[in-house]
Amino acid sequence: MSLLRTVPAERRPIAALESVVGPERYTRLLAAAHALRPRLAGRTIWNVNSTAVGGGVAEMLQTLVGYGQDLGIVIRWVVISGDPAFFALTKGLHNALHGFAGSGPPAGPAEAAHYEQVLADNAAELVDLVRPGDMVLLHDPQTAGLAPWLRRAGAHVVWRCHIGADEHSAVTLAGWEFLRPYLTGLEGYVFSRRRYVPPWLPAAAVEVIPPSIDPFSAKNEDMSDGTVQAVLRRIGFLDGAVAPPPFVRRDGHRGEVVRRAAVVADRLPGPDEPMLLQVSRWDRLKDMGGVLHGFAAHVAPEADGYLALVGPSVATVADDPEGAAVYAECVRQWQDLPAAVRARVMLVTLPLDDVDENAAMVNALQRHAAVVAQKSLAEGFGLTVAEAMWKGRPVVGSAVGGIPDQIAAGTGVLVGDPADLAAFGAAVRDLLRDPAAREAMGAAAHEHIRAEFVGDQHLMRYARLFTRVGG
Ligand code: UPG
Repeated sequence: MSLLRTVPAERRPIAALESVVGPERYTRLLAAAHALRPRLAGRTIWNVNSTAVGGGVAEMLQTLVGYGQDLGIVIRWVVISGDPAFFALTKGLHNALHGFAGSGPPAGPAEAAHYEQVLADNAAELVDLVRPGDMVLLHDPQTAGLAPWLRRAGAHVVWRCHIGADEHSAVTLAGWEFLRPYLTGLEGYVFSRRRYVPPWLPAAAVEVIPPSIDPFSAKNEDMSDGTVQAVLRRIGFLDGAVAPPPFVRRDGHRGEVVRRAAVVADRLPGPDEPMLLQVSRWDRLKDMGGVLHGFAAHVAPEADGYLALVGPSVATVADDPEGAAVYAECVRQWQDLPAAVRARVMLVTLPLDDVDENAAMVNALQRHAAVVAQKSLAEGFGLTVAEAMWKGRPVVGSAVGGIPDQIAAGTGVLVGDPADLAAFGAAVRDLLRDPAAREAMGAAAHEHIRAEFVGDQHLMRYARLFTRVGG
């Protein structure tokens, strides 16, 4: 059976970006791509990660791979597979690189041997696809152990890390130590922030490239208020039956939202009640439970509105083995709320059978929100922040990882200590009570994302990287 899965990534018309970023930025992007093309002639750029759906890495690859193709670059995306023990081990690494001990970074030789074996099996297939001279971008700890195989096959290997901690600690350093043998000597490394770089990596080989959003994906495309309401009714989040609402697919064709979300709630909200929303994977570091408790203790008693905690259907994300347990914890915490508060909190899981349809659901929810929370305890970047800001929504986010890079003064609210539920609650409450402040902040947020975090900048930074690596 084949371990690798190729993810079809449709060519996306890059020209569409000009209307968002303006002619100057657009022309610079075209010039960079033009300069790079001879260097990439005859080569393929491979992206390798561990899931095609349900997280920030997949979210970006879906669009960047498509734009790259339209810029005349041959670029492909493959997903590895692994068994539950492998993904339990890589989740431990994920937590460790964020500074959280959790199940701990893999320690013993048996774990290292298992990690290497799973990746050796994947590599055996990958080296049949990748030709000498090709460039390979490996994403995150799950794929780092492929690097030695690919180098031996003559590929130019870059490793991109989507996570990290603001400060190194014994926990992060232990995680990095595990990865060190696979990462040493690569041609390039990409991090979302410079502080994440482990001390032993050569600074000259590191490129800092923050993530970006695509204004034209199903996740972020404009949506009328009518369509937002229709999507929310269709998925069973608001009351009332409607015909399936439309969205745009990656291949440019239209799709329709037909599936329903699974909603845990004592009642459905009215369409005009203000919503506080957090959209996340069910990952402890996203602190969905903290949002629930912060809302219950510091928002619900003093302001109108309700909370929706939204994430992917937990059965479907193979590389995130803690998802089901974290979701179950949230359900228990919801059950334990006093009845009056419980009636103002919803837990929602969205089907992932169709990734564009799932994105349209997230889009509608983010647009329907009065305030968006991202109360992460650690965060590599936090695409959900940029997504909400792009939609003109004020975000209350923890000042951790990449969140302060996104929320500038006046474009949202940063909460200094992610454990401070009172400060989080006060920020949410103030915004829920003040529609004018929400409006002003949301408008500034949209402009900030346009200036800093739209895909053209991301592609430009990749262009700079590829002028350096590749021999
Ligand atoms: N999402 C869905 N459906 C859901 C829930 C989430 O599409 O039901 C999306 C969400 O809209 C976003 C993505 O999943 O696009 C989540 O991305 P992000 O908020 O960035 O978090 P992670 O999945 O944890 O992504 C990792 C890092 C993160 C970084 C990202 C890209 O943890 O900090 O921003 O990789 O580098």
